[in-house]
Amino acid sequence: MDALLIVDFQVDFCPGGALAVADGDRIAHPVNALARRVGLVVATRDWHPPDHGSFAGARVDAELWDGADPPAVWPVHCVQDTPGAQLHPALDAELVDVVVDKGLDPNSQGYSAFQHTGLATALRARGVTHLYVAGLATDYCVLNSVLDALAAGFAVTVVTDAVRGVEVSPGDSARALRRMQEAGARLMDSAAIAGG
Ligand code: VGL
Ligand code: ZN
Repeated sequence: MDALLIVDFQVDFCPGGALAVADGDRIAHPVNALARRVGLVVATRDWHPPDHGSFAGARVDAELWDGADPPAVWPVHCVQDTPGAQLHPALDAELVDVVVDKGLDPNSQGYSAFQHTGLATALRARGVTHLYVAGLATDYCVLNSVLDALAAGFAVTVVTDAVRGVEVSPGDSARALRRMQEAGARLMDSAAIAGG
């Protein structure tokens, strides 16, 4: 079965938000359209405690910090239960079957939707074998989620017009797409998916 994984399509990652991704809100149309076509729709939320170690000014104990995920520093974003952490209003909430919160551990970036969430098991239990992946940001949470999905044995199609990147360095999104493709993901735009 096909599922759509919508990564972190949240207020704080869209224009006007705390960690805005350029044109992040413009993924709404292809995301909603694809959500109407698949058997299961999962939306993740970056869902940080107020003292998350990635936040500028946070005090991080280097001994406790998750070494697999270097401590990049971000503005305070997606704090649990705040308006910025809500799913973006342009996402049709009625189409979302399951919401998965991630990034709860203050000592890990928690970029991947599969990190300490039980998502792989939940998807397998529902018979999902193939994931369309959309969302924000191409170069962080989408990248890490796709690599983990492939490692967990799912076939993955990245929906190229339904992702946008932070681009801390110009070209990061293009490099991330290439890495996902090299790891075994298929890249397709939503028109090609709808047409095929
Ligand atoms: C993300 C930076 C920090 C993302 C989350 O959703 O890609 N990026 N936290
Ligand atoms: Zn975050």
